[in-house]
Amino acid sequence: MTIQRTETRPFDDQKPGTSGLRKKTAHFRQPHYLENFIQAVFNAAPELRGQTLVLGGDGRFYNRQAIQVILKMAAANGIGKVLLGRGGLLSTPAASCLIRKHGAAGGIILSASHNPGGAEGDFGVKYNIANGGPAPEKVTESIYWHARNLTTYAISDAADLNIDQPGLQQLETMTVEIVDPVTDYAALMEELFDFDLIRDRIAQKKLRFCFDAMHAVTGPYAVEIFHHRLGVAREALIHCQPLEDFGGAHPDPNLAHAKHLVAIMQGAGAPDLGAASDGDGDRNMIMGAGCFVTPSDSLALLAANAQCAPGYREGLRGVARSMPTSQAVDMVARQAGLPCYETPTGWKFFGNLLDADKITLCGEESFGTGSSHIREKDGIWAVLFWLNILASRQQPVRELLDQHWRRYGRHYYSRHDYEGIAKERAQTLMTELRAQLSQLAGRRFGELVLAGADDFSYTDPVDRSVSQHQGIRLLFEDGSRIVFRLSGTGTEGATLRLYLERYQNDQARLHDDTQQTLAPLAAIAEQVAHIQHHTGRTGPDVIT
Ligand code: G16
Repeated sequence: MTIQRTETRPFDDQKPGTSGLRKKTAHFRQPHYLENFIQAVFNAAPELRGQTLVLGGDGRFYNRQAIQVILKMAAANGIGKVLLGRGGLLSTPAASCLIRKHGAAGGIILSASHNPGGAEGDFGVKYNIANGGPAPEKVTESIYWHARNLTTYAISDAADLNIDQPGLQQLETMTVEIVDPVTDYAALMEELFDFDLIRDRIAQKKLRFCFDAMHAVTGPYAVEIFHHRLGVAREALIHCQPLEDFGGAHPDPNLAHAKHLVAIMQGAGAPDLGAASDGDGDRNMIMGAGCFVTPSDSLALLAANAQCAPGYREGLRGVARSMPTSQAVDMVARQAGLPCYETPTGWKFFGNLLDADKITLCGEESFGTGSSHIREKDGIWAVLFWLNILASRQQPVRELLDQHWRRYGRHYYSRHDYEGIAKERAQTLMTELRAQLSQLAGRRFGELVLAGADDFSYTDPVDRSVSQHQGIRLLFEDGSRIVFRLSGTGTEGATLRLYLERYQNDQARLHDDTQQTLAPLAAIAEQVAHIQHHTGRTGPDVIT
């Protein structure tokens, strides 16, 4: 075994986005592309030398080959030990859990999240720091700098390791420990939730549950936790076999893609709770019999009912949501006298707030919810939280939602995505919108009056770092909002996200149709931003 220094040339497109580097799989497989990015990570993270690195991925196509490359590069870059999920599998939250539990200096997670997999699909690499969370901007900027200035990378010429065999192996001077991907994570879940109570309610058939793993990484987690530890029937856990191409589907837990689950939850005899998670297990979708809980409402309900779960019984320090997420959780925080923070999109922005103990719960409209237990959003955790609340409150999801809206009012909310539009056209739309911002305040659109408009800028309350241009906000006098953002996770062209929100606390108007309620806001968005003109589309590609 020897360590090779391979000459390379920088790629100019290795700037990490909202969540790591995501590209088409074929792009990642071109010679030196993966190696360059991994070397840039090692160069930007000298703290990994001699220390432990956690490694795993969501099992998508190219996961296993990439794991072998990274192991050989880690050995050549002086990493002390790699903790690897068996078979190269680790959900994103389980990776965060392992980093924290074993005092690792960082972690590399291979995933393009909810994006499709396969040779024609997407691949991605994320770097997490010692707190278990996504690398903050100063680290991703440094990775990008190193990627642009790279001339060589280091790699061992050792043979491939058997990554399916638990236990210790040696690679150059580095130790590789192959661990069960589920064990430590499941133990953490047992500390947070009342497994006895949930198990009893399930055994009595008073809590019926269905989970769709979407052929992604959470299958083994769901089988161990929901079936073996909580007694949920195995048949109620669907698509639990992780597949390299997710069965040809989009592992995105929303109404558009989790069709199988939606049909079950809207059919006759639907279970009390239905849930799904995404490619790497950090997202979740929650449904009750015949009803859908928006991620923003889910966060608000978890905050309002946190005392049901043993891990949160002592109370919450505060809550946070990303800017485009609806303000439902703000109402809960206001009534409970809790601090509430508004961050840019990207889980990395919650890291400092969690580390400084300023918040306990946080979440995003993009189907992500999490807490201080780790530093990633966590799909299975969110589902367990809901199971714990239902087991303890003993009411249907629909009734819980209804009571919540009666008490706090309802934030009608929807996101309209325009996908795969030409980057220049998307940029022009945003630039033209930005140019109008100063003239928009006070403008009237029917009964809606604009109170203000801005380009969201965030100053981190802990380290005072500033992140600008995080989305254009139109803020109305009645609390309604329209937000325009370009996605930072797509791999083809640009995706325009249009977020619409309208608050209603008239008790007679709590069950209106969401899209109809938001139609006047969508019309204003078109009037101000000329979406059809710029995108060439007559309507959004995906509505969530
Ligand atoms: C990632 C980030 C989230 C973000 C989401 C959507 O999630 O971790 O914080 O909300 O992307 O980002 P964008 O609107 O820029 O596409 P995931 O689950 O894809 O890793």
